[in-house]
Amino acid sequence: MILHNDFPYPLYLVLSEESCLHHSYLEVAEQAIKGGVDIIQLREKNCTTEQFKTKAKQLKELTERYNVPLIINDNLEVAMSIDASGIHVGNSDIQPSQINEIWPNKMIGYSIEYLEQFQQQEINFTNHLGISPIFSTETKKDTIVEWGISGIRQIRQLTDKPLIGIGNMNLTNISDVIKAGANSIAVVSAICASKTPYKDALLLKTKILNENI
Ligand code: TZP
Ligand code: MG
Repeated sequence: MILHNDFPYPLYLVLSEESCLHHSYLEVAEQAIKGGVDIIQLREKNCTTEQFKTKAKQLKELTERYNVPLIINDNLEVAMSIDASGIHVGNSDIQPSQINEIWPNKMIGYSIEYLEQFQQQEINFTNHLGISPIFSTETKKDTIVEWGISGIRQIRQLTDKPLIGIGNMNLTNISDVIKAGANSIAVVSAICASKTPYKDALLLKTKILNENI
């Protein structure tokens, strides 16, 4: 299977400070990048906008050094304040069409939580789609549909946009997720909760690249 070249980020790290159990979030980010993570999203749910900005700014200094795009979850003010590469939103956040007006020419990622989203105009303002979640996960509990492998196949028939699988992604299931049509794999705990984020990122990346040759 060939990766879509319009989203050249096959391993996607979703990072938050609290999900990093053994190292600082900056250390996890650096080790993960060295291991092969291609893009990072900072997703902070339990801090003020000011604190979020501070964390984002520190992370941006690091990602810039490695030329890795940084995406901000939900908060457009934070994303704009650090001139991030883009933003990721879900159905209850600011809508892609609105973001596009305020902050044009940035990558807008959008979570697909139910099929009816494909009947709405918002999807036309997005760059890539998160299939959320592929498998249910302790990391995010307020989810709607558990898509499974058949859900990826179904969504693949509906769109040419890059698809990112998220939700309990690990070495044992990512091959099937890619074969079903995902272009990228996003993880939180597989890297953030690891004692060895470099090694685990490298193992994930190697597995993904082997699927795509
Ligand atoms: N969106 C859908 S599932 C999820 C998010 C942010 C969390 C994925 O976390 P993990 O630990 O990789 O299962
Ligand atoms: Mg959100």
